[in-house]
Amino acid sequence: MTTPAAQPPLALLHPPAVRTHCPYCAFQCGMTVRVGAAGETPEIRPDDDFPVNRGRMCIKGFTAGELLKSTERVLQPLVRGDDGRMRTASWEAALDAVADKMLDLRRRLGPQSVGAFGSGALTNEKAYLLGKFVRVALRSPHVDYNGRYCMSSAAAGQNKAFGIDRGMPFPVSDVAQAKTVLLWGSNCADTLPPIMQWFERQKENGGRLIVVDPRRTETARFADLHLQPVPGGDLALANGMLYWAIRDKLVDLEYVERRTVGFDAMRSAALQYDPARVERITGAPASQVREAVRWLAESSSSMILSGRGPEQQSKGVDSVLAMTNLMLCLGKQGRPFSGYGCLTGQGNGQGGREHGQKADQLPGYRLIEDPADRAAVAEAWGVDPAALPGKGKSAFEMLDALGEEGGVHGLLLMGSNVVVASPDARRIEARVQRLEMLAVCDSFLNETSRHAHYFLPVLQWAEEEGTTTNLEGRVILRRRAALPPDGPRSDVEVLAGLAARLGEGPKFAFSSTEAIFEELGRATAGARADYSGVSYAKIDASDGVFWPCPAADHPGTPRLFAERFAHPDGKARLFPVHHRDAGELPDSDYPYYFTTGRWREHYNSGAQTRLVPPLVDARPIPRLQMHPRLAQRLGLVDGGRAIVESRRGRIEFEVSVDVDVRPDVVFAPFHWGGRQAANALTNAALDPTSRMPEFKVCAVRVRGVVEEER
Ligand SMILES: Nc1nc2c(c(=O)[nH]1)N[C@H]1C(S)=C(S)[C@@H](COP(=O)(O)OP(=O)(O)OC[C@H]3O[C@@H](n4cnc5c(=O)[nH]c(N)nc54)[C@H](O)[C@@H]3O)O[C@H]1N2
Ligand SMILES: Nc1nc2c(c(=O)[nH]1)N[C@H]1C(S)=C(S)[C@@H](COP(=O)(O)OP(=O)(O)OC[C@H]3O[C@@H](n4cnc5c(=O)[nH]c(N)nc54)[C@H](O)[C@@H]3O)O[C@H]1N2
Ligand code: SF4
Ligand SMILES: [Mo]
Repeated sequence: MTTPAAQPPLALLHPPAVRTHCPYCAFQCGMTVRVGAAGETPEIRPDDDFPVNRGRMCIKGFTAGELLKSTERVLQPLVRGDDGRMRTASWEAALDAVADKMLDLRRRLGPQSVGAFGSGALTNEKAYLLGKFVRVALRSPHVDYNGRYCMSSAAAGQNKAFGIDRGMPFPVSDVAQAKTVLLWGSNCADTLPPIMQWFERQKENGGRLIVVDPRRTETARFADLHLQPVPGGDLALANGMLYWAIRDKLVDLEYVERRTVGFDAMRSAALQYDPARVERITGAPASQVREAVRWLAESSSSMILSGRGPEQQSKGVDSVLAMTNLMLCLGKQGRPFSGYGCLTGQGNGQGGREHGQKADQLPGYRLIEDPADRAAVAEAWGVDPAALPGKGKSAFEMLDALGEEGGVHGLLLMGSNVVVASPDARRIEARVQRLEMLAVCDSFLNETSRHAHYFLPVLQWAEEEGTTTNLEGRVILRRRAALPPDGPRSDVEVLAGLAARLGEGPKFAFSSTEAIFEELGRATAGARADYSGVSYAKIDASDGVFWPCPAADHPGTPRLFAERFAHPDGKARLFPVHHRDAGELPDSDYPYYFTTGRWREHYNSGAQTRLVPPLVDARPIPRLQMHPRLAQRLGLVDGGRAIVESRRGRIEFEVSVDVDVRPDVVFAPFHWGGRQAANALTNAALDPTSRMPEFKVCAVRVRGVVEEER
């Protein structure tokens, strides 16, 4: 791979604006970037012609140019010396040192002692290459990524129900035509703001919106009906809807018979969720539950779209299955403008989960324990199938075992700030400190890379090209729009450089990013997420290509399930699923629910957005959202300070008194680290199937700050 310095200069200095996509969320807004004189912030405008955001963006996209010129950018590799201090080093020295350490660990402790942690922020090419790097160059089973914290419950649920996982099985524009949409635990007015144009149109078309959220969010305010259950009540609530669907004879028996398997067992389970029980568990009135399911059933088209609310729970997969059960029983899945979908979160949250950075998967959603899948990928990679390792540990489990016997001792981290983003974050920070080697690829230092032994500064979104797959399953191309500063290299070059030092250079020597994409296409040919018919040229000639796309002359697949589901018999699966309590519930010691989520102005761990001045000005610190009744009981006032404690940690927050949250729930965003880290409080109870941590439910106590604590 050529170094950026050796790349031909782009005709950029007085350029027409380049069409590309936002570095942040899964909406992947089309934007144009125009680079001005050196030192000036690039000019970013929404792309009026890109059919997903159609001229809209949010404040994070508008200000994304600040990242490119940020003075916080690291330009030279950093290596920690024996005295514990980080010093700049040449690329050759830094890569030599990382590779030597990897080889040393492998020799002493075996190949499974070195692992990697990836990200839904990585392009398809990077995600693919990282998975290949771990399996082929490190020969380790241990690669997983932050998508495990994100939509893994929805992914597992969709795989179980439909036999395939594409977040939205239809284009987002279908929302405008849906007569009823239920947004289940998504605050997309803040987290995917330009999506609201599709709900506005839906409303103009006479459609109705239902929101399920313990808080009255921006999104809930836009809705016609807002159900406000306790955190963790979602599964019981969905079963309660199914109960009414069965009782009110709303089930589409013809569809159920023709297109699904498992109705009888599911029906018996759902009938145990009578209105009194559901109201007791969830706090949502029976009349609302019945109304919601009536709207969904009686509309000619209806959707359920889930966000992280019901998914980031220790029963996230079963909660998703309760929703797929509902849409299948109402005969909606696969019908026009209808069905269940998940609103994926990270920029490449969709593609990032398809191409082999997940502990149990190989490219194209192939399974690492399936002999035929192993053989197919081994052939594409030119290795012996027997040489491919097996399945590794899931994200939280890998991190929790860092430095332990049998665990990972040397970690390559690419695109995640795990010390802020992980549940029970202080425990994870302690684990990270046990590593013999932490090598971090990033453009900026963050709370996690402060513990690194090696920091490898990489290019940013607009400085390199690569594909992402947006929340609809549309494969799009981020085009190079800005010249990088001297110093940083692309993640792809870093992997190639390390692989060469580990003796696997030829398998990672690509002439371009496009060449990686072509190999990815071959590796996924015939797999569930088949990209073999997608090419850069095809994306360029269109507004992106929906996978599966199995041949060069195939148009791509915007909508799934019209005829059949992806299970071998073509039928969807219904599952009997039951409510169970969250890993931790309020009790006399810790009497309130604590739940977490996002604010519009910051992104995830905040590692990027806390460097963007307009965003910091808008939201300088996290605040604890609390109902006035609770505030009064605790003697707290708006703007005052509160100590919040869980069994794992304690945080001091500024209080925001607000009627928009249930009186038994307090909420805080997780965009800050250190003493402001919401994740110091959260509980790492994991879903048994997806291994998703329970970010959305734990128990806390809250009190004012006493004078001595100031
Ligand atoms: N501004 C901004 N946008 C983002 C991001 C960001 O950090 N900032 N991150 C991106 C990413 S990676 C993701 S995954 C998406 C996430 O997008 P969303 O899913 O919309 O985000 P969250 O705020 O995590 O959670 C949504 C809602 O779940 C509610 N909730 C909490 N507990 C429960 C519960 O038990 N049940 C239900 N039904 N609801 C509950 C919260 O009150 C919250 O309003 O956003 C993406 N977009
Ligand atoms: N309490 C609580 N915790 C949560 C959640 C929650 O709702 N509540 N949500 C979870 C979810 S859904 C998610 S997705 C995670 C996200 O949280 P994290 O996994 O920490 O992800 P980010 O904060 O987006 O970014 C991580 C880093 O990646 C870097 N980066 C961006 N692009 C690239 C790239 O191309 N290459 C490299 N090498 N680095 C790059 C950025 O500069 C940044 O430092 O947090 C999870 N944690
Ligand atoms: S953060 Fe998401 S919604 Fe905002 S501009 Fe970027 S892609 Fe669009
Ligand atoms: Mo996410």
